[in-house]
Amino acid sequence: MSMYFCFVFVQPWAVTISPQRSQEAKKFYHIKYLARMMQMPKVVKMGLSKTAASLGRVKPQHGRMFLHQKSLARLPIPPLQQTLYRYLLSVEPLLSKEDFETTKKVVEDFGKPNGVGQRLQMALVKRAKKLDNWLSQWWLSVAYLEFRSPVVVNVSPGIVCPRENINSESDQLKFASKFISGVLDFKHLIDTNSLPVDQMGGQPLCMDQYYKVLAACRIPGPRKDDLVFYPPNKPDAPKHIIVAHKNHFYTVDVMDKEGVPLTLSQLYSQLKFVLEASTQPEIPVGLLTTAHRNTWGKVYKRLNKDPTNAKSFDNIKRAIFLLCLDSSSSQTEQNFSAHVARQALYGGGSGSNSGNRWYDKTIQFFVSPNGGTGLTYEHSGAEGPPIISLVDHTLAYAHSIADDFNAMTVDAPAPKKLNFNLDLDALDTIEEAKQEIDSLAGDLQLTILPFKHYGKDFPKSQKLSPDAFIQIAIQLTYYKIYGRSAATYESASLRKYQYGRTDTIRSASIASNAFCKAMEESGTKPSEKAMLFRKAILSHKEYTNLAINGDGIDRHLLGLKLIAIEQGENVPDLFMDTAYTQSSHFNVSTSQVPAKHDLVMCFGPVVPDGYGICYNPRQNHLNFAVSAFNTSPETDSDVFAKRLSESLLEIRDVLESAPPTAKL
Ligand code: COA
Ligand code: HC5
Repeated sequence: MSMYFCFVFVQPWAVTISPQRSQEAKKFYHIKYLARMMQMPKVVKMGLSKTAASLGRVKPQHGRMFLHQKSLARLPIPPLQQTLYRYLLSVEPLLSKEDFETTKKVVEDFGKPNGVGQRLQMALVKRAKKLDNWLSQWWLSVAYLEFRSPVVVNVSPGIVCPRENINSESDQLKFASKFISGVLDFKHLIDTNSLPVDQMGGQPLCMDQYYKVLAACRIPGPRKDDLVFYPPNKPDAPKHIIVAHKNHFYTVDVMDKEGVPLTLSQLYSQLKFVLEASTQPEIPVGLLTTAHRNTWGKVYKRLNKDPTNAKSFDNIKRAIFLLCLDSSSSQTEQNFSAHVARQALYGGGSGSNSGNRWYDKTIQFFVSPNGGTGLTYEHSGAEGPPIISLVDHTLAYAHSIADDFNAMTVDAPAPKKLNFNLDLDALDTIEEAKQEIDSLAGDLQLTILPFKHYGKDFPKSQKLSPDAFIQIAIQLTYYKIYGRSAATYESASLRKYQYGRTDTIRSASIASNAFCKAMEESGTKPSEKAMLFRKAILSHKEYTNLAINGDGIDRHLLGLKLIAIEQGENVPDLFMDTAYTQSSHFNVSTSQVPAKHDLVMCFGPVVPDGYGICYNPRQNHLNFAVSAFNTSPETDSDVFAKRLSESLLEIRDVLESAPPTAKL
């Protein structure tokens, strides 16, 4: 069970009524009219949010990072009837005719004049007037802090960096020192507001997430977690990182009192100190952070009463990030990136490095003696792209900085070991966590597909959006295996808006379904296939544009549901309907995260019978990671990856063999 699964009401509701088509057409005319009447203003003046104030940015510094921040629009609320209309379009390819007719009735009832939908919409509009972003606090709670399954695999993504040339312990420490230095360089850009503003389609994006990446931590709670950040430019601003080795945790200063980063030699000598002081494995206290959040929340609350534990927790919370100096573990050379991806996602298991982690920490880098490097990040505070900017910057820095390790200094402050007083109950929980992480490891199937035949240059040469191209190839793959389309999630950025996070692109569409059917039917001419493919791409691109412009349907529907709950009302029938359940049971959960480096990124499926697919489209190749659960007899990530590769090749053949007239 995973984060988007928690929105699903598993209480299907079906009534079969078949209204006349002409009556439906009239209804939709009415719907569109209402939609126009209810347009929300899209640009509203921004004030500094509570979040910004709590981060110590009450006096905004006008560095280039925030040049555009004030002019960012507030997240709009789409017109109700527009969302309902588009919702019906999105569920049609997933439902039987009978179920679809029922859903139309349910939707119509929800959206009728002066009905439940309109009332909730008005309440939502009222909420939006009071907040910088009507969604972001809700989203943080429901998608992350109230989500109770372990963050490992279910929430926290893994990132695999290109293999480093590490042949000795000294190489491992040298690379780690450079890496620390690179992160501090990036931190300086954040702290001085001098990062260049991220852009999408030439438009500036909200940069707020960068403040939630370093010196940030999730705090477990018995029912809901919390998220804390420690701002720079304050007298007590964190100047240390945590270094983990063989399940020991050390606090290591990486800046002097004035905040000036230590030299590579100083960092190296500190890391060496940690390595030499921790030759024997410690009790894997970090495994507690892999547990179910309620379990860990209860244990944390109790352990935190002990002053030694409280001090250690505080040190971890405040640290700029966590660096894991991993131990070697067996791996087959052919599958090196799959091996490192497992290290990134869950530390490779209790016999490997899973205890050498602290999964509540927002950023954890690891460096292995075999050259495997990467990170995992706790997702609550930020989306993938800001994390990838940090990784791209740090790798470029680490690879360009001179190997200045000659003068081995000893004048760096000695690292201090963090101690924990663990009671019997905590020790039992660690034992249980060991078993659970190993069972999760055994259940997770992970396939890395470096697709080498072409990259995003090929779709571009065909005047097609590479992202839409890949998404339709994923649709074709699913259809080939299962003979039908399934609910598919693609992350769409809402960062054009103040404090924006994501919405959903529902990639299974009427057009993608028609294309998949045509591909599977014998006798379809290449020209027909090519035309249907281009139509599917256009439809996907259209949905993408809606989603990134605040007109997506998933977050709007979520808002309507949450406002009903907040007002103490019954959850409306629309959310109990089969269509809602089925269309939010994302059998295919996908995300595009482009990077400057040749990274492989991965995450788990969000439903037990689903796939998690992350891809980094490069100019001449495409990096995919496909995950599934072994316990599901229906899914197989190896098969999916193989068929995806075939689909991508088949689509190229179709496009190349179709006459130019097949273009739209
Ligand atoms: N012909 C030629 N080139 C085209 C084209 C066409 N018809 N359509 C697009 N392209 C080009 C673009 O100009 C762009 O060029 P660039 O490589 O020089 O930048 C490139 O192809 C990529 O565009 P496209 O594939 O259409 O995708 P996108 O970059 O617009 O991304 C999303 C689409 C949905 C991924 C993006 O809008 C988004 O929301 N990203 C954030 C996702 C996210 O946050 N993920 C992590 C969640 S934690
Ligand atoms: C380093 C790549 C991380 C990608 C993480 C990601 O895409 O997370 C999605 C966040 C969102 O709100 O859409 C969730 N998802 C993993 C379930 C797609």
